[in-house]
Amino acid sequence: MGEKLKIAVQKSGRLKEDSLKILKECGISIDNGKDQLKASAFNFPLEVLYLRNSDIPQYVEDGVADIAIVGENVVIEKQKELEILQKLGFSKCRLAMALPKDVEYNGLEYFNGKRIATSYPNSLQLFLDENNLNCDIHVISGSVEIAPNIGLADGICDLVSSGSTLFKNGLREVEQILKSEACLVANKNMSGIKQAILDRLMFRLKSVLAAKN
Ligand code: PRT
Repeated sequence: MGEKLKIAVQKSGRLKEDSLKILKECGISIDNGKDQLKASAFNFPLEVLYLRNSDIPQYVEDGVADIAIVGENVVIEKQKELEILQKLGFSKCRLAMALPKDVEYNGLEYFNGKRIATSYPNSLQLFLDENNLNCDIHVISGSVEIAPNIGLADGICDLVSSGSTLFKNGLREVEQILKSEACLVANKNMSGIKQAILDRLMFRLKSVLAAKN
């Protein structure tokens, strides 16, 4: 059997459905048995690995997967050596700072010395460094929006898409840190055979994306 390109996609969550859909639009049929962690394409030399989005950058850097569909914000947060090949136009969101809605906010200086809850400490730290700010970063892995209400933090740094979660928790967005969407990433050292398969996939992907615009 010939060599296959290994692609990681999210096992379950916001990215999964659109990730599989775009592969399908590229003419790739995947055997999608329930609870399977690995599947092969019928008509393209591709093996799909179903992994957690937050683990994907590490797996691609290590070469466990050659390429992946992952949230760009996670690639930035994990600070891995990956190549971003293509933005894919779905799962768009932004990483933003938010404060209780009644707080009087008049610029970045406000954050100096404040306690900020986030699941994205590296991205937040980069933003603080760029702006010469010092905050006390509290890392929590979920339900970040509740932190100001329970007295854990003065503000938060979290992903926002519609803004309704912020609204429901009495918070308002005051600064955008970065924009994100799903993207195709690759390991930086791939064999010639895998690179050739990737070139074929990229050719199809670019046509699919061009047809959408
Ligand atoms: O478990 P695993 O590691 O696989 O996944 P994950 O924890 O990264 O979770 P998942 O599936 O929630 O998100 C996958 C990716 O989707 C993220 O890394 C982002 O790139 C992207 N994405 C797009 C989002 C959102 N939009 C989003 N709105 N990820 C999370 N949210 C959350 C946000 O954290 C907040 O709690 O949704 C809430 C806000 O949404 P709105 O619409 O109320 O503003």
